[in-house]
Amino acid sequence: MKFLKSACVLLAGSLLLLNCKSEIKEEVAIKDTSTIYIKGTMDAELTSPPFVPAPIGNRSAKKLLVNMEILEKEGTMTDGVQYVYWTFGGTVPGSFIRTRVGDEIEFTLSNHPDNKLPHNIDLHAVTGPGGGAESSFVAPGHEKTFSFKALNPGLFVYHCATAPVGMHIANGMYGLILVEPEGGLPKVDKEYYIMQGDFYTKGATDEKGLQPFDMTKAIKEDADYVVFNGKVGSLTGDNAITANVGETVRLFVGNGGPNLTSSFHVIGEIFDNVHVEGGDLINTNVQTTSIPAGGAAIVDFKVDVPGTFILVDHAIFRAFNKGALGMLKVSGEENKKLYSGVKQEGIYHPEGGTIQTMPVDKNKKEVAVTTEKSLAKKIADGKQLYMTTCFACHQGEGQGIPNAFPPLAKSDYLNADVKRAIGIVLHGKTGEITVNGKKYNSVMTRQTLTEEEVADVLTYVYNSWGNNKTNVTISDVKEVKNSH
Ligand code: HEC
Ligand SMILES: [Cu+2]
Repeated sequence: MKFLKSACVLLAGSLLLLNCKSEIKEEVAIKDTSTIYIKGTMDAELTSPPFVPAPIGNRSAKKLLVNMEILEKEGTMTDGVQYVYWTFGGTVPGSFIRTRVGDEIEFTLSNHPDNKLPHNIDLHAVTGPGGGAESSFVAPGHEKTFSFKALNPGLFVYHCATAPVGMHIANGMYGLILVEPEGGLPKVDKEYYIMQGDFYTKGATDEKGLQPFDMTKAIKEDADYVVFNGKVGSLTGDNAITANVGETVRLFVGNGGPNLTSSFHVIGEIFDNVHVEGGDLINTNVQTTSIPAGGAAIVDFKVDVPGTFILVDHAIFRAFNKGALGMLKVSGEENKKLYSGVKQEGIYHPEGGTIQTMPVDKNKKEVAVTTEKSLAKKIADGKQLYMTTCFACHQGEGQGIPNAFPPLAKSDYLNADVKRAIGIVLHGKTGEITVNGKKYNSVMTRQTLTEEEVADVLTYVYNSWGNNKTNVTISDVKEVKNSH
């Protein structure tokens, strides 16, 4: 603004003066929230992800007592991989704190006596040295209390700031604190708490066993896991967040980092509103929002059609190969006007309409394609197809993704019934199934493949990764197709 003012002086007398004046008028006044009067005391409700405490509504500012316990504990990163997490309140991310502007928060941080290390907390919602870090530094078996007044509304990250800070954050020491404006945020039907984080293990991604933290990889920013809510699969399958058609959904999304920026996206939805960087600025009609490490965003949208909507970091290898994948399951009536599903399927002729298609002689075509290729050729063609079509979900070695995509490697479900497997590739699959003792309840999209391609890809799958070596023929595929 200073520059603008001096420019105005220079240009005084010219027409531009009017412009300058009106711009200066629009300067946003700094609100003094430090004098908001406090009435009474209450205990804060703290929640574990993906849940959030009740909205503040129109309650007056209060003294809010927050008691948070630090726990160092072993947990599961993904199937067969254990990790020692350092947590605020026993979960990654830590307990959600919900307060309002003007509240005086009396924060007690206790460090469980079984813990090995001292910790502290830096809340980005604090106006004060270190965001509270200096006043909250606490050794195992001790507790510390400090207080602060919430001066700015918004969604803020909190994290441990004990050296080496990066290591404490990388082990899961972060969470969100929401400071609601006077009168609260607009009402919505569903609210959830999601936080992304990147993890670094001594072993490679998915290497089994108890995996210690790897400082070298962390410094190189070479993450083994990029996940929502502390582990692979925290928001998939039975852990998916839910809503009903017609409801409004608000997601409080944070990024603990320590290193990576999140390109947060929900496949098949558009954010109606995004509180950019968790502040007051609202952007509308957003596809993907950028959430920096140590930052947050509030996104909301109405769900209009049923289905499974996939939450991802759209830096997409992180979603399909490192775990940054969640699910929002929306149930209710379909609305064909808003989303039709497949309306029609046909043959695409890149040559255009001028080249006439030969009338199809059904018998002739059948003879042509029922000529089976050699098994080796089928497996080779099938592999190519697998790597472009199935791989994204079922993964390179057919290992799948826990709680999201079932394995095809040594799959008892696959090996038990060839016709059923053909049917799945032809028509897609929804509903609960059990593969190798684990339940999946998700959606496999319908694949548009020719009969030959279905035969090839399944022959490849059956002849890989310890499966039963079935040779799926085109006539098998035809049989299943015609039985529908
Ligand atoms: C968009 C992700 C996705 C793609 C692409 C995909 N699948 Fe699936 N697949 C799934 C999901 C999800 C299920 C489980 C469906 C359920 O829960 O009902 C599944 C189930 C299966 C099953 C039965 C369960 C099992 O593990 O044995 C087979 C067989 C299968 N898919 C094969 C394939 C083949 C072959 C391809 C490629 C032509 C493919 N899928 C492409 C997501 C996908
Ligand atoms: Cu710490």
